[in-house]
Amino acid sequence: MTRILYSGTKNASSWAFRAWLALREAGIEFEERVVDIRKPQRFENLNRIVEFSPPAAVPVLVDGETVIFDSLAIMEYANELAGNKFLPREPRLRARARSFLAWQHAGLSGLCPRLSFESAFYPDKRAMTFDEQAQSARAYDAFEKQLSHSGGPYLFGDLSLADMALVPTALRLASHTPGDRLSQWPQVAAWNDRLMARESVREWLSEANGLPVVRLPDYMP
Ligand SMILES: N[C@@H](CCC(=O)N[C@@H](CS)C(=O)NCC(=O)O)C(=O)O
Repeated sequence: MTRILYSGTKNASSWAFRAWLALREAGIEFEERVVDIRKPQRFENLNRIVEFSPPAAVPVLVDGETVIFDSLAIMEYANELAGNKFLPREPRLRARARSFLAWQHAGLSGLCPRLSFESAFYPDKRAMTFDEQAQSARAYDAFEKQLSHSGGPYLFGDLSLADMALVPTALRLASHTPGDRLSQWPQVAAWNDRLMARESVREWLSEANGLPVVRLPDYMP
C-alpha cells in the first residue's frame, strides 16, 4: 500500500477525522498511523512529523512521493480520486458547498476553538455560553436553510465534502444542545442523525468513545 495517513488521537483531532472520513467515504485504501497528540507527548510526536510536513500537524497524507499536509487538501484529493462525486457538479452549487467547507476550515466564526472537539466526549458537559448559543443558532439556521434548499438528505443532496467537514461540529454542537432546543431545527436534527449513523462515522466514534477523555483546562468557566 502506498498511501499513509498520519492521523490523530480519535477523541482529540477533528482535522484528522475530516480527512480520514473523506478517504473512507471515497473508498480509498490507506494505512493509518495514529499520532498521539495528547500532551505532553504531543510535541515530541509532532516533531517527527515536521521532518516531512512543514506545519508539524496532523493529518498528513503521504501518497508515494507526495506529501499532502492539510485536511482540506486531503479531502479535495479524496474527492478527485473518487471522480469528484463529493462536490456538486453545478458551478454555483459547488462554490456554495466550498463556502461551507471554508467556513468550517476557518473555525466556523470562532465557535470551534471555544467549544473544542474534545469536549464532545466529556461525560459532564457545561452549558453553552450565551455567545456560543448565538453562534450555534447562526450555524444551525444556515444548515437548516441549506437542507431546505437542497431537499436533503445532505446539505447538497448527496453526501458532499461540506457534510464531512461538518461532522465534528455537528457532534460537538449536538452534544451541547438540549433536545428541545435542537428541535427548532428539525432538518438539522435529522441530518445529524443521518451523519452519525454512517458506517464511517460510527467506526471512528466507536474508537473515540473508548479512549480516556482529553481534558482541556479552559473548558469549564
Ligand atoms: N489546517 C490544518 C490544521 C491541523 C491541526 O491543527 N491539527 C492539530 C491536531 S487536530 C495539530 O496537529 N496541531 C499541532 C499543533 O498545533 O501543534 C488542517 O486542516 O489539517
